[in-house]
Amino acid sequence: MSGPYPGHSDGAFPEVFNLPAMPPQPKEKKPGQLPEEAIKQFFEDGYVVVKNFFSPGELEPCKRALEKLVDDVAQRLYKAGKISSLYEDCDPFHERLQKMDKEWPGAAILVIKTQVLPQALKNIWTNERLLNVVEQILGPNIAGNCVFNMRSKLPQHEPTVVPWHQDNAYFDHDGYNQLIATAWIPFVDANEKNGCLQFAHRGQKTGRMADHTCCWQGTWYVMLDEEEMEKSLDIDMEKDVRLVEVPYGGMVLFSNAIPHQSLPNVSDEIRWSMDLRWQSSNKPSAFHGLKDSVLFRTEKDPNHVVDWKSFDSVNRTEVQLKAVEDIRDDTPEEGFDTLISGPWMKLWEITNTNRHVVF
Ligand SMILES: O=C(O)CCC(=O)C(=O)O
Repeated sequence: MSGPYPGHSDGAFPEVFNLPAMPPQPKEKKPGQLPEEAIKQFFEDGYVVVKNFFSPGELEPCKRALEKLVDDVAQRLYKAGKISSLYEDCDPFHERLQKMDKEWPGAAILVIKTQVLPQALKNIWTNERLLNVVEQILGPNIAGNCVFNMRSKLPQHEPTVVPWHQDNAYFDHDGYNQLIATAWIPFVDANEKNGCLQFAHRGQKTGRMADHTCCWQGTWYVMLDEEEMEKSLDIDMEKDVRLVEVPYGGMVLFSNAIPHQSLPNVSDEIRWSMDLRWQSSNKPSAFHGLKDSVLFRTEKDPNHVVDWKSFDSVNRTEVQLKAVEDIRDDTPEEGFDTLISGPWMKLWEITNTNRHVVF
């Protein structure tokens, strides 16, 4: 693969990347740790579904925190006269944001752009049992990568349908040779109807980074053509595409090299989820120098306390936008800016422009 765009393997980078192999597995399991078979599956297939991992006591506070985020946005929009109702009579989790977004398209994007994670979600990210699982994948020195999302996939809502991609397409080249593991955690039963994920089974096996293009429809997402998946990643689109439904309480763990997409939500309720990422703490955060990762576990100090203050002091969506401040041709309204842009767009050929593509 070679090409004029910096995201391509252009000679300065190897064509095939070496993702770390499965680390030695513990003889005695820590709480929450998975059978070796499941970890093997993660490394061989590129993803693994884990059912019944979280208790309602762990997930319900996250749902309340997401409702609070929706309420904050509702109050803001209402005070500014952008919506005519606070929609307080709607179901606060499944429905309210839909009504708000219908009246003021972009309300859901304002929620997605929230980058300070509520404490309940931070508690999941640093959950002892979950970090024990992450240790099976990455080893004992673990950092939280700065790319995380709280996603409200609304019914029939273009901005939250994510096309085929390898997560590495959003990272800089420092991401390609390391493992950045994601836990995708739904707050409802995620299924075909409400827009769960699909994976290209073993699509990471060539170790290649495929050529992505930008941007998908009216969004800020990069995209990976099915033809390119077949040609560069040796994927058979007829046989290798897997629908990955995840019941509430479960998660799917996947790597930064596996191609995946999410389906449209054709149900009538919001498909809420979050995606959280971890990497080895001695590797760069790979996010274009815009934000560091946050140390969660280190062998050197078993009593390490997470420094959320420093991590939260850099808002990723804000620094992404700062980087394009001078080149965008609109004047954002403070508190209501629904533009999402970022340095990943510069790495790939722009084959479709829309208001988010300001490069
Ligand atoms: O949640 C979704 O709809 C897409 C998630 C995704 O593509 C990701 O986490 O990389």
